[in-house]
Amino acid sequence: METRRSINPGKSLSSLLTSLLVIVLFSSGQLAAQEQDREALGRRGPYQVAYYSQLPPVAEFSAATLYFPANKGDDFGGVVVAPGFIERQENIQWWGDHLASHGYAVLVIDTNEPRDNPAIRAEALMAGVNLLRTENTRMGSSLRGKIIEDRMAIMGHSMGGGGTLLAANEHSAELKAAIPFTPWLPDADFSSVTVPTLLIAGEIDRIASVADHARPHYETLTAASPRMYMEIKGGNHFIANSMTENEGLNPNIDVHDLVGSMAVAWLKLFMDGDESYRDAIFGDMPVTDRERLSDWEFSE
Ligand code: 9J3
Repeated sequence: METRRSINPGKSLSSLLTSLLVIVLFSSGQLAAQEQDREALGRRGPYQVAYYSQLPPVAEFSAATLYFPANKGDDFGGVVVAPGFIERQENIQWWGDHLASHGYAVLVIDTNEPRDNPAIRAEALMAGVNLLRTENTRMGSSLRGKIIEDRMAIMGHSMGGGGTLLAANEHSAELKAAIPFTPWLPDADFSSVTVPTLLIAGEIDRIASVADHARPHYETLTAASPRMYMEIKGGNHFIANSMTENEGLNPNIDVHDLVGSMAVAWLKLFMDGDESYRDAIFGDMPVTDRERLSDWEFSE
């Protein structure tokens, strides 16, 4: 995507005046009251995405790729994303690209072992958070001085989602948001989570059924902290993965726009503290989006 910053000489007077008006509104603080268009957050964001994978080695996970918004100066929040059972970065990397295009530094990791359990994945996620913080100070890091170290979020698929919830249950104070998608962990209790948690689920998930996983996970979260349960109608276990057509017996639909937009809004509100996104999350959902959900519940 090309980004233009210079003033176009062909620009009409009226559009210049419009730009001036926007600047005036911004400086008078009225932009904060403006509602954000959630649909736009489901498309690619305004930033060009760059990435690197030459990172200091850590014990808790193997390879990783750090995606970041190349043409954003600084002030990035960080997000760590973990894959599921026998998955690799490629299964979840679209989150790196999508979230970085909206302004975040996103570390997409491989686990040490493809079969690592959710508790190991929780430790990997927190080690990723620590790595993002150290990238802010490490000599030679492309992100030196650009990361806001106390703005950190974690995400993960399936066992990585179970790991996300386990990590949030132990380390909410170190986090600003948690976004497990089609999480897997039987008999779990996440009642110590206080970090705002967006839970993405698939109605017809046969690997981590909502009845045994995502739904009871949500119910153990305390209503005292913001939480949302978003169940995709006709969605399977891979509904929020890079490629959604992964479960041969159970064809899937593509709702990257919907889950991508809600995740970005969740980060904008709870990680960046931008109240202008609150309505995009908790306000009336457009009917065309609501119809794509089989279940939707939240406490604000
Ligand atoms: O991470 C996942 O996709 C969980 C899959 C699963 O069924 O694990 C059972 C061993």
